[in-house]
Amino acid sequence: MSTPTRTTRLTYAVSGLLAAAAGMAAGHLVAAFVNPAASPVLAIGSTVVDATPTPVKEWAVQTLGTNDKPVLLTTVAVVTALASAGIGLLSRSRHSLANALLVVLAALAGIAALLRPASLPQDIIPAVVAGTVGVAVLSGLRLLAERIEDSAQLAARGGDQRSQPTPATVPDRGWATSRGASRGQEPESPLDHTAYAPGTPGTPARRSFLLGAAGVTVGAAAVGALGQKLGGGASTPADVTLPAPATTLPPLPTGIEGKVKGVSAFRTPTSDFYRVDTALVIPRVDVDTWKLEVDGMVDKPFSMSFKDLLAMDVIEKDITLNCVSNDVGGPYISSTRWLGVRVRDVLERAGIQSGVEQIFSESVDGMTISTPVEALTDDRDALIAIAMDGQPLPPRHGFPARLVTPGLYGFVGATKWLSKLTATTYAKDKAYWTERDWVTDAPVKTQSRIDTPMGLGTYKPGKIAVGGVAWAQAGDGISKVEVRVDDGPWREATLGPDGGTVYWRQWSWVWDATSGRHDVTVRATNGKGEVQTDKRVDPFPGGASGYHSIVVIVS
Ligand SMILES: Nc1nc2c(c(=O)[nH]1)N[C@H]1C(S)=C(S)[C@@H](COP(=O)(O)O)O[C@H]1N2
Ligand SMILES: [Mo]
Repeated sequence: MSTPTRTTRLTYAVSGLLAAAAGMAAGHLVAAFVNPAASPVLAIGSTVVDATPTPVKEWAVQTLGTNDKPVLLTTVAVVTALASAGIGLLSRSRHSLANALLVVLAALAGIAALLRPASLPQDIIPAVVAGTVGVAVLSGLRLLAERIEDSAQLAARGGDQRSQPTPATVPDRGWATSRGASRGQEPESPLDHTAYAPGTPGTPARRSFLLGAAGVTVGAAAVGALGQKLGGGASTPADVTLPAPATTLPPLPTGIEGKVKGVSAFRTPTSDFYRVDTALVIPRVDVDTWKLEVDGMVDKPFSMSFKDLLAMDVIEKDITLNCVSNDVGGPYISSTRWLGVRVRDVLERAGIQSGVEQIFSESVDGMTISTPVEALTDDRDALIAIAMDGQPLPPRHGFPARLVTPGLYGFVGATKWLSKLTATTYAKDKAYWTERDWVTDAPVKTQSRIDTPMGLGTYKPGKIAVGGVAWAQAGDGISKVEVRVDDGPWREATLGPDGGTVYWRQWSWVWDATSGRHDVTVRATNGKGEVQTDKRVDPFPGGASGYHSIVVIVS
């Protein structure tokens, strides 16, 4: 076989790329019917998420925020694209080897899907479809690519035909004539360094390839998009009718956000509520078949339906939830009114035996979370929540039911898409984050954040409203917030309304700012009179601490 030209190489690389894209798109569509999480891209993506070392994951959450998932999926796609382009190049001389490598790629996706927690044997199907479609598309495009090469060689041998195309050698006369004519007036394109020129027998072959490639591109895009529409996070809570709470709370007071621009809303709108989880596809749960199992070291293991759950005492509770991965000053904290059943009531039904240390909860997507048993049984009223801010939980926040444990970071007490509670010991069962060396007892640290003015912002001298939020869900709430400018004295801020000890507190302070570059720092004191620590520590393994400080330019 002759040395391939650049264009020839390109056609084979594109064939490989499109074969992989078509395979993944087909797998994605089939997965919508089998199990959306078994889509080849998502199965590999999830596997990469779980295998990512904690420091890298921390860095990703810190720097990419909620974009960490799109970035991850793009990375998986780019790596796959490079690999498949390579396979395409290889297919020029080694058909079977190239096909075999495509099958290996698909098999990797299949293995990833089968190794996902809570997977079923049929989760292999999307990968099988992806491999089959991939090999078929590669074989087809490769044949077209070969025809380009063959006709180019033919043209190279019959030199006359190149400069003087005759109707007899040009199957598509009209096209060849017009192209040939216009071509004559054009300078030679640098992209056209092939052994043939348009108007020779080579071009129809090239046109077939381009048509084929375009067809596959459009087809793959359409099939992939359809799969996304059918399987990707488009679920809405079924028409759940929320039960009336056994005890209702007075409405939450109005926050100060209307008066102090830039301060976080006292009650976070659900659409703004932070989201942190490992799910690449939001689990879709059918409330009619949903079950909560309670087992382990209990007297009477049982399982209950969603209806059974709603038949229990439902209470309202205002709780601030935050992520252990939140850095000082970070955004992963939100507050709202939750509606749910006390975990204690559910566990009492089963009868917790002595020796139980933790409640090991599981979610429908295979997440496991350990919560110290006291936190779920004491009078803080940890909830199996079914609603937030007056609406059934949206799928992204755990529909139909999730844990919310006041005073603990989300990773040890806020299991979304809850499916099981097991009374056990720490020696016996290791949760997802425990295996990754995060702490098991994780009370929220007393913290405060400046929401306004903006760090590194430039403001005019004079009165500047400084404000933000402070929280101490594990420290009897907030009793005081103080602000300091540069090395000046701590000034007491005005606290916003009281939403309870496990709810954050807004604060504000008026600063008479003078020209210059200033550091503005905040600190909170909890309900026990303890001032938050100024010791800077990273989120791993038990939550960040230290004062939040911003730089403001006044001029
Ligand atoms: N099933 C499941 N539940 C989960 C998680 C998860 O990855 N999977 N992440 C936890 C973490 S780390 C946090 S901080 C909270 C975040 O809840 P939110 O996304 O509703 O704000 O959910 C917790 N529950
Ligand atoms: Mo978290």
